[in-house]
Amino acid sequence: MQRKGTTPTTLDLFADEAPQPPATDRIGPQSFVFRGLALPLIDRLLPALEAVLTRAPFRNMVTPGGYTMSVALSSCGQFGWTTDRNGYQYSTIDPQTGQAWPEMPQVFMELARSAAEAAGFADFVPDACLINRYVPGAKLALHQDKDERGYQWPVVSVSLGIPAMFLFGGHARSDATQKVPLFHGDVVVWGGEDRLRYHGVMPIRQAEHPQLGEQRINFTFRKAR
Ligand code: MD3
Ligand code: FE
Repeated sequence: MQRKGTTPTTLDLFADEAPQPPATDRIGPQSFVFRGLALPLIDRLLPALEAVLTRAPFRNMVTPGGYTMSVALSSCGQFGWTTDRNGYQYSTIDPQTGQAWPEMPQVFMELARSAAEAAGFADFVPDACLINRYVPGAKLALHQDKDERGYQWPVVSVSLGIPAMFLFGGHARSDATQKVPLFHGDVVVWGGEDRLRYHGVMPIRQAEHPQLGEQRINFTFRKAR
């Protein structure tokens, strides 16, 4: 496979022509990285993302502790995730526009559903899609996702743009973390016993992506209610 920083050699002329199944890394008992799973849908995902962002632009929210997040957020679907001085919550209204969040695009729904199914979670119908934007230097501190009503459904994440080093911890904040590099088009599913593991994103390194420029965009699909 052609990887970053390599150039084709004559050896490739003799490579097996049969299409390879996409690579999958298992990072926990019920957590899987599906490398490049979003790439066949990219020409539908990017225009759909643009349409969502026109109605619900990225904004840097403030945490209950008073810090402005380095990661900018938007949402689509029935519920969006917000934070302010009063706390974190899922809400059907975007506080910035006073309107409902944009509908979840069909192609987003299809991708989330098929990724969840590949990880063993059939019939996943997310009602919330958080959209995170990282510019170089932006990071996400170690946290758990526990604002959802139940944890029987997985979280599905889609990485686009410049790479990130994802941190995957345990059930206690002090547990050791493994580093998982995530690239454009990678899709990760976290469910079952891994659903409440601590996780975060290391500060994003400066880089340029041909389609998205100097940014990383991550979708997380959830069942909030
Ligand atoms: C592991 N986002 O939005 S997605 C988040 O790359 C968030 O933007 C990161 O953490 C990002 O809350 C990581 C991966 C992710 C999402 C939910 C999880 C990993 C998870 C829930 C449980 C365990
Ligand atoms: Fe999270």
